[in-house]
Amino acid sequence: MSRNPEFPSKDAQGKPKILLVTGSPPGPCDNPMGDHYLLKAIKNKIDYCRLHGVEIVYNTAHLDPELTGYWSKIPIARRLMLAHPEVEWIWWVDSDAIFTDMAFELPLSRYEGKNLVIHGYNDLLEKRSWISLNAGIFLLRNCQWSLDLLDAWVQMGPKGPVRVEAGKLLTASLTGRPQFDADDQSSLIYMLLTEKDKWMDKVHVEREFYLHGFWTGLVDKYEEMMEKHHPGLGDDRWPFITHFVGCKTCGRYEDYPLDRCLTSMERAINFADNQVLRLYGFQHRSLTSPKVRRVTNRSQNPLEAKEAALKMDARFDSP
Ligand SMILES: [Mn+2]
Repeated sequence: MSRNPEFPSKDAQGKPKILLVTGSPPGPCDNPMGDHYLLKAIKNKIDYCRLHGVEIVYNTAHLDPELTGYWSKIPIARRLMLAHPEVEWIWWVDSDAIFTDMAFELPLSRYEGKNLVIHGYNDLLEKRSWISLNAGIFLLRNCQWSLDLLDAWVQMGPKGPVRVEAGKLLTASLTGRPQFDADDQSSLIYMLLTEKDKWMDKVHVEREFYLHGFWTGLVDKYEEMMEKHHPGLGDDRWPFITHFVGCKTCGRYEDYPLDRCLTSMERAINFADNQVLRLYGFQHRSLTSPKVRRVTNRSQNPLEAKEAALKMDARFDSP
């Protein structure tokens, strides 16, 4: 890196470079609404990245035919780490995760000495719960430790008998896990538990803010949040990321009704979009509507208004 100063590992403000990686399956969704919402979800991520100087990659290719579905994040993360040595953090974010706090910034200085940052609960991890960590969003420092972690993590991933057999082992070993083929999340939890000494001192289990916030408890509270709080908090007062776990809006088999998923996703996207549109003097008519209206009082000094609008963590005035 020192021999290639044209690829600095810090951005213009001296912050470590972050590359956000997301993606979706190579083909169209089973339902056109799925594609429509994938598009809205990537727009939401681009908005966040543009505001915070984060680079972004959208992947739709299966880099390894054995590693399909939720396993495909591992080969792409690995490939990008090697291709971009100037990037300090690779940030995987699922396509069904929506940024809902556009002002919040990752507290990277807290992660000194840590190489994997993932949302979860240490107490549940000790109880071997299969939902103690959420593998839909995580940060990986670009270093050898992380490459080794990915190589170990991917062992249960190959399609076919490996994934089927590993699924049985995971269900037998983890609390609450239904029987199905090995998934990336269970496999990571299993590995961190069984090889604790090898990995855990470099893992930061984040619970102070919603690096992953489960959607059902959040989406109905956005109006209340706008009334009481302001962006920039990232926690249950104003969740950083609302993650639509169990909403396979692009596929066929979802745990929740498709309608409920799409309506809730629309609310999350508009809630986030309001924080961006405010910079331009517009707001959604309601969280359920993609339609917007002008809210800035034009008689005001536009420069003054702009300065106020650019304060992203300001409270929302009631319309
Ligand atoms: Mn997800």
